[in-house]
Order: sequence, then C-alpha cells, then structure tokens
Amino acid sequence: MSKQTLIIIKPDGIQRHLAGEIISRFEKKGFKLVAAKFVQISEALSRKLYAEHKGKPFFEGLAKYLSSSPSLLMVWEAEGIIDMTRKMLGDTFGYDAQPGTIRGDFSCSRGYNLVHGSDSAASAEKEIPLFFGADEIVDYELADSCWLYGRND
Ligand code: IDP
Ligand code: MG
Repeated sequence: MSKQTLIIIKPDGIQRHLAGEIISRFEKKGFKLVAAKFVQISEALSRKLYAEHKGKPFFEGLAKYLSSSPSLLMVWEAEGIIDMTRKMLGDTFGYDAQPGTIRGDFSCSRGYNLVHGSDSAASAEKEIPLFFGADEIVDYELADSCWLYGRND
C-alpha cells in the first residue's frame, strides 16, 4: 500500500476547472492511476479524513469546505509516490507554496488549496479505505513502465 496515495481534487479545484490540469501533472510525471470517483464528500467523512486537526480553529470550516461541492477522489501509484506528490502539491498555504507546484501556481489562499495528498504511507493506508473498497482499486500494468523506471546500472 505504501506505493499508493490518496489524492483529492477538492471543491475549489473542481469549481475552478483545474481538474484536468492537476491530473495532467500526475500523468505526465508517470504515475499510474488505479482508482477514481467523483462525489460530494459528506461532512462526516470530511471530519474523518481530517480527524488529526480536530479541535483546531479551522477544523469546522475545513469539514464544511470539503463537503460543500463535489470532489474528484483518486488513488495514484508509483515507487516513492508520497514524497513526489507532496512536493508537487507544494506547501499547505497557496501564498507560501513555491511556483511550479500545484498550490504555488494556482492558489493564493490559506484553506482553499485545491488538492489533498496523503502525507505518509501510514496516512495513505488509513485514508484510501475511507473512500475506496479493495475491489475498486484496479491492478494493471502501464505499457510504458519499462521506460518510466529504466536504469542504466
Ligand atoms: P496539507 O493539506 O498540506 O496536508 P494540513 O496541515 O494537513 O495540510 O491541513 C489540512 C487542510 O486544512 C489544508 O490542506 C487546508 O485546506 C486546511 N488548513 C490547514 N491549516 C489551515 C488554516 O490555518 N486555516 C484554514 N485552513 C487550514
Ligand atoms: Mg495533511
């Protein structure tokens, strides 16, 4: 499971027509999409996803934001996926995030930062089953995988 991460294009990412842009970055990097669904996440499930932030001043607003409009939920797979996706997302607050990252290029907000990505293998292992059953995650080979992970040594 540590080769997989949960990525959510949050309501602002969908409403701002950035889903294609965000997916495209992961596709071009060479990651494998293994699951996807487009749903309006319930407030209860939003609270579960963000349980580590319970009690913080932004927690209630965060649960309302995530459940306010549809999101695109995906599981992406690659060796080292967590570190790579976290770097591609950029720092949490859009106005802090480096240009070249998703948040750095498209968000100037604190809370509305377009995309969620699991922050560790342990988080991914907890988060993915909140949204996907094992039978919804597809096992297949990418035809170009020999070119993605080619080594000269
Ligand atoms: P992350 O998404 O980069 O992992 P976390 O610290 O886990 O960042 O916070 C979860 C989400 O909560 C953020 O993506 C953002 O939407 C929201 N958030 C975090 N800190 C604040 C804050 O200080 N004000 C408003 N929203 C926040
Ligand atoms: Mg987090």
